[in-house]
This record gives sequence, structure tokens and C-alpha cells, in this order.
Amino acid sequence: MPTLYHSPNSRSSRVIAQLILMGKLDEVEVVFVDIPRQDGGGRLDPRNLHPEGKVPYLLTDEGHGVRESAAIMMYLDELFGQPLSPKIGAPQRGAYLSWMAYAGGVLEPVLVAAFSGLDHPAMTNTFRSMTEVCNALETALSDAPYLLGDDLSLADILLASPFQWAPHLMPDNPVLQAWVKRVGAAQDSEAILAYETKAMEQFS
Ligand SMILES: N[C@@H](CCC(=O)N[C@@H](CS)C(=O)NCC(=O)O)C(=O)O
Repeated sequence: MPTLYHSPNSRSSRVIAQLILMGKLDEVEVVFVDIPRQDGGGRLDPRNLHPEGKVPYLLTDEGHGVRESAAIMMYLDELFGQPLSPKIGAPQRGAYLSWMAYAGGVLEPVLVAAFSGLDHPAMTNTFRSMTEVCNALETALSDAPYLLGDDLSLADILLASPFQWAPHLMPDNPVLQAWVKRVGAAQDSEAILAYETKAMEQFS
């Protein structure tokens, strides 16, 4: 059984959301770990095998570590028969891979720059800004409910998640707002909340 290192209400929560949606939470061992939080709380947890103490982190059955949310989510989706992604060779496969790489490669740095007020030519030349991010998402969503078309995929779960956690980062854009709401509604939010609330008790 793979082992997921998870801290409630963090970037690893989207992996929990994915596992709940796939009905596979009981096929992964979840180890609750603490992390240093933005508000100064929390701490590095020696039980966490991530080399920098971050979450999510996954240890495969063979003992290999997998880091980065997108890689972990794709690994688990593939392990359980790809219920949330287009199969190799399917028409939407390229778009899917693009979005999964875009999440960590562009969306995350642009969001961090935006909320921290960082405005530097090196950042904008490399990653562009929220304007381009919004345009990219809005273009994909202009004639479809989800990023890949009619069906929810891991790309939606991953890319909508920062806006779900931090509504203040949500752009003033009705198309994106409706998509984030739709992605939330497509997940089992009650089960996620119940799981995370119970997990949080470990740290109180
Ligand atoms: N790009 C990484 C980011 C991981 C990350 O920064 N996770 C945060 C949780 S929200 C963390 O572990 N922070 C604790 C720390 O920085 O020590 C991913 O998506 O997996």
C-alpha cells in the first residue's frame, strides 16, 4: 500500500479530495504530519519523509518517494486505472499533461508573486502574471464546464484548489468563479470536511 504524508488543510488536501472522489482512500496509508504554517504555527515533523518536510509526499510500494502535488496525483490516478485523466493516446491527453505541468510551473509561482506583492521583471518575463493565467483558464472554459471539456479531471481538482482554499485570491472573473464552484460541487465536500476535521484533532 502506498503511503501518503498529509497535513490537514494544506496542499495535500487535494490528494485526499482525489482519493475520496476515486473511492480509494482506504487503499492508501495516510500518515498525518505537522508542517510549519504561514501564521507561524506548526513545525517540521520528523515523521515526514519529504526531504524538505513538505506535503504532500508519497512513498510507493517499492519505497520510492514521489514529490510535487501534480506528480503524486497523476501517480495515484494511474495506479487506480486513471478514472480522472484521459488515457495515453486519447485526444485530451496533451491538454491534460499541459495543465498538470502548468499548475506547479506557472500558476503557483504567479499566485505566490501576486499575493506577496512581488513585481519583478524576471518573474513576469518567466511566468507572466494573473492576467495571462486568467486568460488561459478562461479560454479553456469558454465553451466547456471543465478544463478538458465535459468531464471533471485531475486538472480541475489541482488548478481550482488554490482558489478554493484562498477565496481572496479568486480573480474577479465570473467564468473562473463558476468553474471553481462547479469543481467544488463535483467533489464530496462533506466527506473531505469530515476527514480534515478529524485529522486536525491530531494537532490540537
Ligand atoms: N510545489 C509543492 C509545494 C508543496 C508545499 O509547499 N506544501 C506546503 C503545504 S501547503 C508545505 O508543506 N509547507 C511547509 C513548509 O514549507 O515547510 C507541491 O505542490 O507539492
